[in-house]
Amino acid sequence: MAIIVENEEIKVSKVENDYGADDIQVLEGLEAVRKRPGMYIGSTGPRGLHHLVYEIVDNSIDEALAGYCSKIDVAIEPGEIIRVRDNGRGIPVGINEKTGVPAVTLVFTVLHAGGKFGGGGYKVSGGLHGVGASVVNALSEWVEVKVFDGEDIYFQRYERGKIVCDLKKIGKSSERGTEVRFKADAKIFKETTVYEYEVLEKRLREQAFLNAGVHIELRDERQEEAVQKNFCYEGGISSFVEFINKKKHVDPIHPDVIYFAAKNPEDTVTVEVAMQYNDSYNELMLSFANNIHTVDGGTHEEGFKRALTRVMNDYARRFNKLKENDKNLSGEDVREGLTAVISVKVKEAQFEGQTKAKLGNTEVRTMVDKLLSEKLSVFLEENPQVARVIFDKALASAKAREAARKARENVRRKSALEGAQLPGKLSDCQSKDSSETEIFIVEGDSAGGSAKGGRDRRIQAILPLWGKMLNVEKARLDRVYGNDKLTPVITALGTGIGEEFNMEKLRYGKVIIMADADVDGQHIRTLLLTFFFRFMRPLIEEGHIYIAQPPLYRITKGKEHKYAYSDIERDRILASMEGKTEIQRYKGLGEMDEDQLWETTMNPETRLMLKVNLNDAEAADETFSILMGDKVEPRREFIEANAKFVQNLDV
Ligand code: TSJ
Repeated sequence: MAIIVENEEIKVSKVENDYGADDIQVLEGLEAVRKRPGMYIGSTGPRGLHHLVYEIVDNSIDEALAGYCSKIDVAIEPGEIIRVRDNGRGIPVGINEKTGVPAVTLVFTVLHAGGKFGGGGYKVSGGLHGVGASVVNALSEWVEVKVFDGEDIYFQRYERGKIVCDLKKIGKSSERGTEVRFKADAKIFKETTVYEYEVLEKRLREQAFLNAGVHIELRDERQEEAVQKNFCYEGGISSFVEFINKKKHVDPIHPDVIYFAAKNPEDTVTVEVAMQYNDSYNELMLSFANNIHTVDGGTHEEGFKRALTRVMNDYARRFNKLKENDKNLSGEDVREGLTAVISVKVKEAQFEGQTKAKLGNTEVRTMVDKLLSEKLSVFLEENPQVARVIFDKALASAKAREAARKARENVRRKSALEGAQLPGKLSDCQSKDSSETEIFIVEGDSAGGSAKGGRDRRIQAILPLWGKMLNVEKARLDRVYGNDKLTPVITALGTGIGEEFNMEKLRYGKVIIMADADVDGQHIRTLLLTFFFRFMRPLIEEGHIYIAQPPLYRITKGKEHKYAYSDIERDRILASMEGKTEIQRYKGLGEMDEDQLWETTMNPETRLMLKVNLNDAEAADETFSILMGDKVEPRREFIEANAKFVQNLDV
């Protein structure tokens, strides 16, 4: 057998025994790795650097999956040295017959060595590229390995992939396991060799969820007082689902996570599914194959979705939840508010696509489909109360979608007949140049009037929103068309929404939400921000959305007056003013007259505004569920964390 790597022919000698050191597939050549590191670890940036750690830890995870290891300790030592230790069997130290070299040495010095020593388990984990210890060795300034075989401690050191000393006994110990320490080579990782604790934490926690019962410890020893976290989840991916729901601030609508698992008779594929519905309207599905996050999905996700839709519809028909003339529930309907984790372990996983983050094994699709078909229908029959809340949710989703579709058609028909007409309540500005224009979306009755009177009518438009927001409006943004609060916003901005969104048609460069600091104001901000996030996201991404900041206090002394936008500022102003002062606390925009509103909140020269800024998609997604939820605290935190001052008054 010959494998071509970068036009170099590499000899392979395959040894076919069952056990121990002889059973390693031998490949030669580590130089290639140092020449083209990106080929083996994806990048030489921070991602690649952290990838080194995963490559080493994956070996211990494999040992745990084989049933021989229960604890994995990972540490970042001072000097950006990584130490990984497990309590497994220890990498075999016996001499490999073909090469006359200890197996452990081959693991570190021969590309693609390692893997199958025989034994019960099979290698399932392995990073994106699954290349192993030799690649880490090639890309490290040095590596040291210690093997504890229950009697002796063996030791070997390598520098930039080369053996520095023969494997030798350095002491006695009754412990078993493997310890690897390494320092990434700064000549390879030119950008940085500094590890981020949070990055390792996220990955190791995830691995602990995916491999139930394995103890994983992470220590940061770089500072005087070490930081340490321990991860061990007996509940596995069910705990993962609970963790995600907590993190997303959503409330489950049935008490327990639903969990199913199966293996094929040959024991070459295992599949696990954990799922729970919550009170949000978002779908959150994470899938893994051999402990690798398959960002682009694949056959395991396809099997899950297909079976879920089918089982739910079958059930709905059988129990008359859907009448004869009703349409089937769609995939989106049955996944609304669902958090699910799918994890499969496949002996020979095929990863597809540009980033190799999509599972291709077709037998997995069938297995996940079968698992869900059999177990979920039984579960629903045995848990009628849970079945009820899930179906009610899916039916509500189907109704909302149908209503949205009808409303959308109506709006289209209307605008086709009448041409896109600006909303009647809009007080437009004179300028048509969006680089200078602004629209204030104003809540409330009297505030709209003051804003209209106080504005700079050349560049500032006012759109008042009337009436109290209904709870359903807050919750169900799918019904944007026909929503009498949102359609005026859509027509005034001019861009269209969703797939039809067109930034070039934006009629105002700044879209400013102006609402009271009270609960109703909070609601309108929530509705609008969520709406923009869902249907006009580029507006947020490109920094067009602002939140006006009206003052909280007006402080008067004789003819002099000042405004305070926070309690701290109020106290500072009070301290600076001598004599008798009077404080007025504004409860709403409506308490200000035209001039005051202009001076404090609308005048581009002096006002304070918050720019809404969602930087990464994950944070945005979290944000969205927070905004959708009805818990005030996380929402307030969001607003504070994501808004930044664009114009600072003398605060
Ligand atoms: F490979 C490595 F250096 F990256 C590494 C391997 C690093 C660390 C931290 C741990 C390990 C590792 C390897 N832990 N446990 C094992 N187990 C084996 O290599 C092993 C031991 C015995 C047998 C057997 O069949 O008797 C098979 C294997 C794979």
